[in-house]
Amino acid sequence: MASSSVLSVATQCVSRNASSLSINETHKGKAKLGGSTLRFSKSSGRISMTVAVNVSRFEAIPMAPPDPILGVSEAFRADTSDAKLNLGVGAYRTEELQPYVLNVVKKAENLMLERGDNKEYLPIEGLAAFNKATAELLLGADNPAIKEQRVATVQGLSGTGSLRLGAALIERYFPGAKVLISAPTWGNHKNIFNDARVPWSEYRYYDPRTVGLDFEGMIEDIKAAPEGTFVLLHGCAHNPTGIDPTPEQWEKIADVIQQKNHIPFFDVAYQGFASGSLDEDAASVRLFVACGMEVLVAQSYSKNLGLYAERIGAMNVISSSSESATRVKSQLKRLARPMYSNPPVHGAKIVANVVGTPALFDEWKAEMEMMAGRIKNVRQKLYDSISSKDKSGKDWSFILKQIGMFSYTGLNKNQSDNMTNKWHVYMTKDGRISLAGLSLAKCEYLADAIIDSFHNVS
Ligand code: KET
Repeated sequence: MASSSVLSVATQCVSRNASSLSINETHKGKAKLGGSTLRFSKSSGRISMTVAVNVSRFEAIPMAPPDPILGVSEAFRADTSDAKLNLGVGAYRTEELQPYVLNVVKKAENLMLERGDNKEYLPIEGLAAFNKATAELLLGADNPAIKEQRVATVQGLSGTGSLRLGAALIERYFPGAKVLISAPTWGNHKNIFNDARVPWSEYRYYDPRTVGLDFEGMIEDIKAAPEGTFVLLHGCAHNPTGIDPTPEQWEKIADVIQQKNHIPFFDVAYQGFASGSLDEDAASVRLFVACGMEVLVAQSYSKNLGLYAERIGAMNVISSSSESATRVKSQLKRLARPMYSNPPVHGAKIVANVVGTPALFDEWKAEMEMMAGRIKNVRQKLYDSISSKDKSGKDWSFILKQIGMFSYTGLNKNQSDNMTNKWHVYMTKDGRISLAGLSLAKCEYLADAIIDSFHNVS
């Protein structure tokens, strides 16, 4: 009886402040008090009361910093200035600074609608027609590695997902092996290998004194790495520097990697975008394969077909025998299945249709040349504007020597901040600007912003 009255006092006390109160016949009760929940129960004459305070179970999870590249687009969207310019992410824009859907993509999509293509699951390794097309595009259809069935190709979630799959293969089958990556590199490379628990370190690449390639340093660092190191190489249009080795330098790099028994891992995100030619931009990969090396290659169709949001790419492993290629492919599938099960079909069909239909393939090449050409034009105009406006005598010719979507301006973090805060020019803090997001009309404005930031901010 005494305990019952305590329960009654407790319930009265709670009910005065509680928004809801309920006690059932088993003498269990619950009350809401502010944001907290009180639970009480009576058993064998004792009352127990617990308070579930409304503290999130996720309290210990800290706020993540914005992504250094994609976070720039978020900041750009929030800026209300008319002058604003998004040179952060590497995404192609028209001269009117609008996103561009390639005509060949629209045509390929129409073909899919006309055929009434279904939405069945793809196999784990992706669309067969895509896998064939993508390996042929990379290596050339008559490459002996393809003829001898030494290429294991698995459709991936664009370049990033394909790199991640390659990293997972390294983690599982080359325990302790390290990846050497260029200094600097695309920021996400480090995240990819970190999350896959693959250790990495850097090789010298960019020389700020010459604003060019530190070739000697690169070779020394590759030579110094323990045998069997994976060496991550940008197939063309190195991101962020826009500086690629010459064909002679590529040969030397291939020699050293082969002598040291290293394994080259190519990231090919810009095939066709550096020179405008698909074949020329794949020359580095083809050279390594022709030397008889086993090579990993991640491919992306985000840029060259403008399929950013379709997440279409591939992971290729070129092996020395068809048997090992078959085994590697089976393991890539095994890694993919619990990660994302099987890849999306839409982008794969677009690529397969474009590459597999001669008229569309030719049209694609023309559109790619057009895109690469527009970037070259703004590159030239930016250089002309800066060099005629800047009277300091500084040599800006590096802008013309760099290739691909980006220019690595040499602006430091403070100067890059000034570009954004004062001039509303959004760019990554490493001084990279995406020329694909620049128009001829905005070159003079950008030149003023760069000159001001370079000379007036330390
Ligand atoms: N590799 C490189 C070198 C690269 O620049 C990118 C994208 C990717 C791979 C991956 O792209 P995907 O869309 O996953 O196929 N770079 C641009 C976009 C980004 O950061 O995600 C960029 O550097 O702006």
